[in-house]
Amino acid sequence: MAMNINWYPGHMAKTRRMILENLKLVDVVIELVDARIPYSSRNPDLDEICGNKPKIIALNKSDMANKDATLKWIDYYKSLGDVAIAIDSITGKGFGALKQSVNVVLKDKLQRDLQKGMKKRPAKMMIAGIPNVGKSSFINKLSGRAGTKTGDTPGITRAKQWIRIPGGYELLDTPGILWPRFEDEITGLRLAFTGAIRDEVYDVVQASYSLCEFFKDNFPQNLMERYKLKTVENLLGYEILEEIGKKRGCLVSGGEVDLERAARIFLEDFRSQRLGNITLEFPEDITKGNCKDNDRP
Ligand SMILES: Nc1nc2c(ncn2[C@@H]2O[C@H](COP(=O)(O)OP(=O)(O)O)[C@@H](O)[C@H]2O)c(=O)[nH]1
Ligand SMILES: [Mg+2]
Repeated sequence: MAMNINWYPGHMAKTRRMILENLKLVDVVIELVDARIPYSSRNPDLDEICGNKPKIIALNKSDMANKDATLKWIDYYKSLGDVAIAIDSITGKGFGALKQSVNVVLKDKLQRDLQKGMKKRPAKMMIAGIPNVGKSSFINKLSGRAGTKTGDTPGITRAKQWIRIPGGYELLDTPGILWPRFEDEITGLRLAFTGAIRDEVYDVVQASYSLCEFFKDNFPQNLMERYKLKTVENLLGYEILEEIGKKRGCLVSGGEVDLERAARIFLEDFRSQRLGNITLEFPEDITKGNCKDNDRP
């Protein structure tokens, strides 16, 4: 699947350098992931890039994910010794807990600073994440400003600015924009389903077949209710998409189903929670090898 279209080694090296440079300026990194695909939306190299710098994993878009699944992921990260918090960057839900976590991960450092006689100063943070995970939304919501230039255009350099956050925090206004995983088919599909990669760079019909199969295996009821289907039990992905197309009147002359139109409707329904709050992957998928790493996400 051609999803690494925007990332080439030179660009990755440049991004890596920029993040390394910014790391020196901050106390903590907030890594945004998509709560619907916490594994697939994580950059594979960020842990290594961050080194010993304290880090918090923020499961963003948690309003779109399944609540129990999000709790499972948080427990999972905890079991690895990581700190993870569920947030929603549109409403700001979870931001209080996130700030608390910043205090917790920096506690020892702040105490050492005080013992050394240093004055209390704001905790400096930066955020990082793959495209479309919600970095700009997060910065805007946390800072309380209406809108900001996105830092998504490679090559544009601006003066670094600190955004003051009430409660003793400062946030670097430029997020670290990271490449997504592009290692296997299933990861690519999950990034596609959630809109992390543009629809133009993959086959929406093929992707929809897979998403239909996922729903058939995990949430058949949601499909049946949404599209008034009697059963999906013995149908293959493409047959389900055909049924969806028929129900939605996506027909071309001759009575054939316009699969492309059906696929776009289906994906849009998924992305706007009309099929429910769905998390696409679970911590146990990683150990089962349903996600690529047999190590950790
Ligand atoms: N429902 C929901 N949508 C979000 C959330 N955070 C971001 N979005 C949406 O996700 C899309 C990408 O967000 P953006 O901030 O531009 O991502 P960036 O590329 O990482 O800067 C936009 O349509 C946002 O409105 C969230 O927590 N919940
Ligand atoms: Mg942005």
